[in-house]
Amino acid sequence: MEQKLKELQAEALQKIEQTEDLKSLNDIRVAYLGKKGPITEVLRGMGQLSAEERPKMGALANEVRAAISEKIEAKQEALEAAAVEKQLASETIDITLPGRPVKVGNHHPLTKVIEEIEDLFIGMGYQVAEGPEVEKDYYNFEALNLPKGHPARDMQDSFYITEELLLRTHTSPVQARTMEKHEGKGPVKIICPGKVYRRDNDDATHSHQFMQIEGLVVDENITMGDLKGTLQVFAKKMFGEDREIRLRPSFFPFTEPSVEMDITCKICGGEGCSVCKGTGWIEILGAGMVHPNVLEMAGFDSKKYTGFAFGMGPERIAMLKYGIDDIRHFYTNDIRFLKQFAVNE
Ligand code: FA5
Repeated sequence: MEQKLKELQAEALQKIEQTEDLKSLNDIRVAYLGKKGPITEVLRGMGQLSAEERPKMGALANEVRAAISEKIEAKQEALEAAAVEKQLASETIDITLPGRPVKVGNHHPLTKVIEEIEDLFIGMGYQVAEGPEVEKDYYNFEALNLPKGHPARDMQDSFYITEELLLRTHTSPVQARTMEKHEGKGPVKIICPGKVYRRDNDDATHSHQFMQIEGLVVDENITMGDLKGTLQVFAKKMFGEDREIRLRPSFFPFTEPSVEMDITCKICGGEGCSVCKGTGWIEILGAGMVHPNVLEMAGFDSKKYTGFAFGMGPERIAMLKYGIDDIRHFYTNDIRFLKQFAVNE
């Protein structure tokens, strides 16, 4: 029995020595030290031994178990340490490798132009106001002197959601909403940038969704001269000191009188070319003196207060400023187009 136990010990120690992974090590533990293992099996024959030999064999069996168990623990520690070493080695970072360049975006040309226009007007004391894109028919049309059935509603073909709700066709409803909030007390001096929607067919200068920036000033003694001066400052700051402006009579139901503003063509300097269709001028916005009906509907006394308003399309302004030939470039997200505006950022 003594011989058998010693053989088992030698055999187990050799297997432990040779094992290369934790799983097989555990199998060895179960095989040699478990209840169904060979050591337990040998000890079953203890009954046949003499009374003096029995404790000796018991002590020997315990020694064998302890030796195997100790060796297993030592091997387990060694295997675990080796696994950690291996993992660390595989995760080594070579700090001498050059880093991967991080791609940095740039502002969209339209965002640049809108922010430039905002800054310009904020510098003149205007505040920025906003309104909903899903708008009530009342604010989009009625409060702007365009009652239901008015023929001028056709100038802005609309996307209706219900009878009374539509996607706003211009930013002018923000005028009406802001004036209402002022409860008949001036001054009001705002610009309102935002998205607008029309059932226009998309082409080089038209989009069904585009941006507008509205301007509104209401106070006592506001005149057409204030409007012209403001637009002149805007045009020169935006396009250069050498650009001239002109106001042409036009029609908007919410302004009286109404005008459209042109600036001299940058390409030909006013001589006439294909871009300005031979006129020397390019139209950039609509404007006028706020119609007394619009003032009254928003709660202002039109005998005491007057005002001017204007509305422009920043896409068209960006097209003129940067020489962009098609409005669709702003919305197709071609990275090659957008990257050109990263200069000086
Ligand atoms: C208006 O929308 C008026 N609300 C502007 C206004 C405000 C007049 C305040 C008087 C007082 P109009 O429909 O002309 O006007 O549009 C204004 C600008 O929006 C145009 O000059 C143009 O630059 C731009 N615009 C109009 N339709 C489109 C379109 N389909 N795609 C891109 N830009 C457009």
